[in-house]
Amino acid sequence: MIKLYDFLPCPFGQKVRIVLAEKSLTYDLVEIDLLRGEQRKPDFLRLNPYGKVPVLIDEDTTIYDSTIINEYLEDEYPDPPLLPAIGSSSLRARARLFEELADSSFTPQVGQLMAEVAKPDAERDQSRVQRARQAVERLLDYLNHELDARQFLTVEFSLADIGFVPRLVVLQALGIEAGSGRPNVDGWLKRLVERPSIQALQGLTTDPVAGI
Ligand SMILES: N[C@@H](CCC(=O)N[C@@H](CS)C(=O)NCC(=O)O)C(=O)O
Repeated sequence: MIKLYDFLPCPFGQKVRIVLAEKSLTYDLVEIDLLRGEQRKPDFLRLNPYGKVPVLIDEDTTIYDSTIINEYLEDEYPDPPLLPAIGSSSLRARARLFEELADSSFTPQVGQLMAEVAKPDAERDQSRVQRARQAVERLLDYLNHELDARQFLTVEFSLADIGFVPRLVVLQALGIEAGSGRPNVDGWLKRLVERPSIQALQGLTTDPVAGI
């Protein structure tokens, strides 16, 4: 039985839950309340020395970091595949590049926008909102260019697309129309939100809970 330690609003845990759903894997969810500091308890730190969710346990294997968890799930439960086939090295590298872009750039940038937008009017720094919004818009322009005539970032739906989903699907609530003037992003987003794994995703929010 798979066990997933997670905090539902965490975009990285959401990536893992999309993969589990795509692969029809059942699991026990153990909620770690970051607002109460449960990630700093010794029992949890023994699972992940970084004190962060998500953590996945499969039988006697314990893994942390959403990207590494998703690669493990892909190796261990290859059907349906969520990476281009082994041998398609350049496409596999492309998938990983986009996943990294989502984790290191897109998700934190949208997080910064969420944090600023959530502040009371008097405390909100409009120039910071503007800068965060522009950074997100620039990345969306890049994705629009890279999607070109593709259905997904690497031909088939993959870990690359999944990396963007948690923050992509909440942009509208932050006042950003991702698909406006970006026809490739528009089609991509529509295809993504049709997927049952994404429709069933719990914890989507624009509330910068616990600074994430
Ligand atoms: N690189 C990690 C990042 C995980 C992460 O930042 N998790 C946040 C919640 S979204 C966390 O647990 N923060 C708790 C803390 O830093 O105290 C991954 O992809 O899993």
